[in-house]
Amino acid sequence: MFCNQCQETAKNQACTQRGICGKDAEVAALQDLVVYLAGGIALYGTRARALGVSDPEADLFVAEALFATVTNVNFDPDRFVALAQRALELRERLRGRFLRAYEAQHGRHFAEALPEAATWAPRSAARDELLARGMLVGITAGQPDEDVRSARSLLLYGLKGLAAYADHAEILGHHEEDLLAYMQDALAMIAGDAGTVDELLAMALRCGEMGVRAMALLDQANTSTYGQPSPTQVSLEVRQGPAILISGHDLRDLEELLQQTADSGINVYTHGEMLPAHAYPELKKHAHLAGNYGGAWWQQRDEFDAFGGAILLTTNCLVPPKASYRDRLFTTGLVGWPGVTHIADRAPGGQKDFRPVIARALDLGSPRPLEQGAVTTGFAHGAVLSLAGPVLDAVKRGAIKRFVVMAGCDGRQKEREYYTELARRLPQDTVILTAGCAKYRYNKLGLGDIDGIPRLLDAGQCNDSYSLVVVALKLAEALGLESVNDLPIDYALGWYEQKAVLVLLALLSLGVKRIRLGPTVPAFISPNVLQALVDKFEIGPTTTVDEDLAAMIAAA
Ligand code: FSO
Ligand code: SF4
Repeated sequence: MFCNQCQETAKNQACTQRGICGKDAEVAALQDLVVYLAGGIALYGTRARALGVSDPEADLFVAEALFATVTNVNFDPDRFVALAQRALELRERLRGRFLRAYEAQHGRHFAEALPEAATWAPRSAARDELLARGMLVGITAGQPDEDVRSARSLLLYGLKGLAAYADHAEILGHHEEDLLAYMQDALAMIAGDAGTVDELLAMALRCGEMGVRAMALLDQANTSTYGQPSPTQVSLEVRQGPAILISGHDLRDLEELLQQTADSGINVYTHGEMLPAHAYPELKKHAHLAGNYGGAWWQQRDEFDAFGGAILLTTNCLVPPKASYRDRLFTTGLVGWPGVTHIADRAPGGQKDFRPVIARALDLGSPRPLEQGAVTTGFAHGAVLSLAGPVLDAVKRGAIKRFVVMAGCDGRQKEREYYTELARRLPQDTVILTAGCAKYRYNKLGLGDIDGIPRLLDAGQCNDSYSLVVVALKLAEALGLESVNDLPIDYALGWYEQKAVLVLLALLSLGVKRIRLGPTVPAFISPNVLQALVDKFEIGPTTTVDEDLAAMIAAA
């Protein structure tokens, strides 16, 4: 296997035996095959679209297939075999539609030779045959040029993040044709082995632009469905009574779970990236949405163990479950682990059936207390902009001297203590803007406020990085600045998986400069590609807290 798509990749080079995340070589090969076949669909999809032929089912499938291969989503080989088989069916269907449309419009057969991703056909589509093919078709396979490999990887991983956000919006019924069409254009470029390094990097920046649109669409989906988030204190304590812990990012799963557990005596607790759900009026109105339990994804093995109740994983990040809680763990959506009970998708117009999760919770006792106190979330763009007057006033008076955007992901590595230390040591006149699970490194530090404005403003999930962009753009406008780069704002992003790659590309596409990225430079970025990004965006790695802090203070 060869996988280098996340920040924790082995030796910051690549996982080649087994993933640090727990992904094995079989699943890695099947994931590569699914991406390859999605590329095959894209090769026909882009051509068919140009002829006015579309296949919405195939379009959505491509997004879901990419999302399924994001780090810590799905570890179940059977699910990837099924995805590969479905990909072959959809590719053949689309191929037929395209060929017919081509002949009708041109009066002759389509004769162009297409890459193997469009033409490879297994004899039986049995698991072994799929696996053998998957071992040959990874993103870097057969590509001798390190910089081309790097630029293709950057584009593919950005696309996976884009697919995740577009799919979340689709789940709430919000659709933007351009996003899915772009995804196939870019995937076809990869599958066709096309593009110079510069062309691939331009396509990656375009992926960032699409990322801004996808995050805006998801923001619209979330706020139109669940209302505008408002600052909300979330208890970290537990109540007596049976309990379900819900993790991942899918708000619709949470909504349906809350509805199905109403009056059952079950309390529902959020974990990880589900914490910001408490800020939405249509979710927090449920009195049995009891609080948040635990921290970021990587702590789940201890926290799920301690929780004692039923647990539902709606998206990443799932880590290999301990035997101690495997029989009270459930997956749903694109998430999977072999042998863990999976809650099936909703039928059109219906809800998912969470009765197995509820029944399990009712068999189990109250959660074991873990923490005390509360954390505050809900500072999405609407809430921050409602504070615009006082914030601007504080900036003009010099009470706020700088903002530091510390969005992104958390992870296991000790180097991530950088973010805790930086948050702790930033001067009192600094406001931290955060989103994503990165917040768990500092959201319980009690950082205080500046004349009533909290020094830590948590916009929400990683996709709510969009809120941070809106806030930065509005601040620049209100202060009469020409560009966001003229704001007294620094960036110390933490990345882990491919949604963070997309968030980074989104910020770059908006022209944001001088981003510090940590805790390591992605293994898939070659020295030349890094230099191209440095030249254009002055991006750089996080260094030491002392050094970065001094630079931030000097620049303010
Ligand atoms: Fe974190 Fe995991 Fe939200 Fe990621 S829980 S690491 S960027 O999946 O998605 O921030
Ligand atoms: Fe390794 Fe990360 Fe890939 Fe898992 S997702 S196999 S940890 S690079």
